[in-house]
Amino acid sequence: MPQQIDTLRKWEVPGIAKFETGTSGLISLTITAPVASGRIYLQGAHITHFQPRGAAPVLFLSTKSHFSTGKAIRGGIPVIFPWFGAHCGNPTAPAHGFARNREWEIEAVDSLPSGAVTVSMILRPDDASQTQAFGHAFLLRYRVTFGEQLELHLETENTGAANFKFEEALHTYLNVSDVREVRVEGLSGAEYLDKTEGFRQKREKSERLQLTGETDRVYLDTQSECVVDDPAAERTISIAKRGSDTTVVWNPWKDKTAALNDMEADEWLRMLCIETANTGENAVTLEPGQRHVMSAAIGVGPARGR
Ligand code: TA6
Repeated sequence: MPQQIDTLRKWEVPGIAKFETGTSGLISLTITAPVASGRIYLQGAHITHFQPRGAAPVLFLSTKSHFSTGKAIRGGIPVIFPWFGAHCGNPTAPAHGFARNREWEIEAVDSLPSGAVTVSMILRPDDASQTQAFGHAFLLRYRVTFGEQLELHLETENTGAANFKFEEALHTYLNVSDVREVRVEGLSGAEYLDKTEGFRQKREKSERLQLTGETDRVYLDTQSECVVDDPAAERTISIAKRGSDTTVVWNPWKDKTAALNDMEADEWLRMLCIETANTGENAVTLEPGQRHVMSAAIGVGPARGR
């Protein structure tokens, strides 16, 4: 049963955290904290906005994104669970799992002495076919702090009686000035699967990766922090992580963007996905009662120059 906005008012913090219903009917929590502003939707626990005070928005959000029930928002940080990409055994199951399409439940909203705001949301199984495609008992708890950095903690608990394996990703769309001009540091030496070449395995040779075309790479067994250097925007965006062995780098470039009905033709220029994940051979197995936390911290800093 969708949560009604009146029942959510009790979580609001006057002048800092307020629930709103968008024109599409989706409910979001708008954060106007002293140190940062932000927005997170109940659907998918989907963060669509993060802006530290004095900085430009850190996340990309498509101007053509759908905001409709059950359809993933294009941009921000989709929460991917319990499979990444297509479901291996069920072609009718939604790409990237069901967590980003379902309404999550607010568990807490706290305004911190630091001036930051923490939001905690949970997701339990339902009887929809999507959840059945996974077929295991779980509890997801997502704790997000809108502060000088955006801190994300995605906890998965096995609440059932049997082991299960899952994939996960914080599918972060970063706001960049021109994806052709930025450099990505932190992936040098990592093995990756190149999805633009049939998942061919390669090794990253670049200390400062520059994208020159459609890029869809799954870097495996890497725990490194990534830093996106954006001299034109006079900043870097860093993505540090814990509990994650996979980093995905994606930009659809011009032709693939043209095939997306929820992105403007030229929006590929202003976005770059650096995704904190555990996929494929890095998928996580939980025993009954076990928990796993994957964390990311996204922050801005001074540019490093060309
Ligand atoms: O993370 C990269 C990727 O797996 C790409 O292959 C592309 O499919 C992208 O995710 C977006 O997927 P979506 O289902 O959100 O359109």
